[in-house]
Amino acid sequence: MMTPGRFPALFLGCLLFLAACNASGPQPSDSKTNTPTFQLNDKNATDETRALYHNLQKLQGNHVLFGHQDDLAYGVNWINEDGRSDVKDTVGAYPAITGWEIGGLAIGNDANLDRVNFEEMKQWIKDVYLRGGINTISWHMYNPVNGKNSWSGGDTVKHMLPGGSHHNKFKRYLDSYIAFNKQLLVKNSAGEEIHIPIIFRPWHEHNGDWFWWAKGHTNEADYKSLWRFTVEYLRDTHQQHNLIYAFSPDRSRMNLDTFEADYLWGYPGDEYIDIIGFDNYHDLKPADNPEEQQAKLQSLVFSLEQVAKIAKKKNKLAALSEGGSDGIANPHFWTEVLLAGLQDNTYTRQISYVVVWRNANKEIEKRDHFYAPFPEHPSADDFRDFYENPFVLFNDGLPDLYSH
Ligand code: BMA
Repeated sequence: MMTPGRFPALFLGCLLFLAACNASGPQPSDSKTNTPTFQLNDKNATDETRALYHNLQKLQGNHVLFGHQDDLAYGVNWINEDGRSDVKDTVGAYPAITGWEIGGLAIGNDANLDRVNFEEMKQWIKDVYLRGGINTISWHMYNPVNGKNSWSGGDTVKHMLPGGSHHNKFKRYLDSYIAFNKQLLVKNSAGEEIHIPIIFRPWHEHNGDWFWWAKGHTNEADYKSLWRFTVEYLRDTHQQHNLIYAFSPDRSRMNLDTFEADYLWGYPGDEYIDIIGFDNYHDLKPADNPEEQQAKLQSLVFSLEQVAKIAKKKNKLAALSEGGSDGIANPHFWTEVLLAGLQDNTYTRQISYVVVWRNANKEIEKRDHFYAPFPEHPSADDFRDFYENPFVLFNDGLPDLYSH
């Protein structure tokens, strides 16, 4: 999947990198020497899903994949234009990973909570897969007990569990996702119908207090049961075998000195999770002065290291599953903050991918709320340097992720 346009830059980058290393130095960044060793929790996962998980393991340490939420649906200055993407407008390539959000699906809405139509979303998911990219799905589920959105509190989770007053309603919510998921079919090159692999990331940022499924609104045992029920219902009861499950607590609620214990609050168990992710906006916020920037970079590095270490212990992939800098105030954010953190050391380099959040449309949403640049943005040049760095993969630099 390496396009001719990208090759010279990568090639030059590799040569420069090799020249900078002595014989005992690190491996060139595009060497693929890892042998995949971890298995998915779903022993019946489809071939393509297992291949994706294994191929991500092969890339770990040598590359980080860049992702963007809602990349094809809208951008800061456009909505739903065929083939358009703020990332592509800026660097000429799509992100390696595209994030999608299904909040609103279960209550029968045609579009998600950010106005993305579900029928169009299915087509975009297919487009991403067919060009060799990865899709990930998050779920800001509306509260099945009080009918309000994700940011509503209330004593909800215990009523959703088996035996609870809203358990059947919760199952219908999951059924809506199963129906959606079942339509994510495409034909492979042999003409066989295959089910598009998805990195599924429900119940995120559960260690904060802003979502109804989170700490403060539910207890740890019920949160774990919620996860386990979700996985068992999708994987075992309904035989959905295209899902890779990502766990993603929020960095802002983890202390650096108790990181691992804080990270593991609500962890449902190794047999339910495939990706040790975390959401990190906290360390990526703009700093007011160079000292503060240095301190933030250090805590970014520390948190990436910790997540990579937890993943290593558990034999799972590590990821920065959601985050970024809202409005990207620092024009050198991409290389001096994000990439500097990701490339800092052998642990931080284990982070498999990073997904930055959505680029809200300015006209519709009447605010600056974006995490990837667009061509006129002051960080666009730096983002091009980020793209050119051989450690970073966009869609055009991906190997075939879906075959063994
Ligand atoms: C948040 C914001 C909201 C959005 C929600 C779900 O972080 O971007 O505007 O509705 O994610 O996508």
